[in-house]
Amino acid sequence: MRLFVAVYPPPAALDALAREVSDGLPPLVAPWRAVPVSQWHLTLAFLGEVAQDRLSELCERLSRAAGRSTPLTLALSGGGAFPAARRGQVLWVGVRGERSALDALRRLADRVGAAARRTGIAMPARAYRPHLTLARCRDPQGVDAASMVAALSGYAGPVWPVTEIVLVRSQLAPTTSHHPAARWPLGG
Ligand code: 2AM
Repeated sequence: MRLFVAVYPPPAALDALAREVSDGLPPLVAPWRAVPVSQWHLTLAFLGEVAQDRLSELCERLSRAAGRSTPLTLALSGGGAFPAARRGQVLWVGVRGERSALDALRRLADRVGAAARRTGIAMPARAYRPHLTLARCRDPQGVDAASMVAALSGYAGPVWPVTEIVLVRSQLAPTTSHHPAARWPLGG
């Protein structure tokens, strides 16, 4: 099964961002394909295909990784496009927080990645850039997303506590769907 580990913003943060997207952003029309609000999340680690027989060890290790991490406070804020604003393929909203919270988020992502690697999961190497994907571009060349990024730059959403991590199963067909498989609270 295809798995990733994520943090989900609470409804107030999602609602505020949804309002910003509908009122403050140019419309996300083709070639953009908007990610539905129900799928908005911050990926901590993308695990890819994981064999069923790895699951219980993975869950044990993720549980320990969460237990060793302390809750942290974040806000969704600003935005950008990967790989670059002028040829955007992924339009995203960023996170803002105290330096200590951003460090704690990175440590949490590192721990989650280490838990997966120790389980024997070969994870794609990718520098960690915390972000919430709003839309993906159907055109592999990307499109000029500078006006979107500029519109997002002033966005500052409400502050919220990250209290748990979620293991999510992702199905690509017939359309992308995400299914929470397990969740673990962050230690205190
Ligand atoms: P994203 O974090 O940029 O949105 C499920 O596919 C989640 O895992 C998505 O949020 C996705 O991108 C993230 N992800 C990270 N690396 C990925 C990869 N190599 N392939 C697919 N999704 C990946």
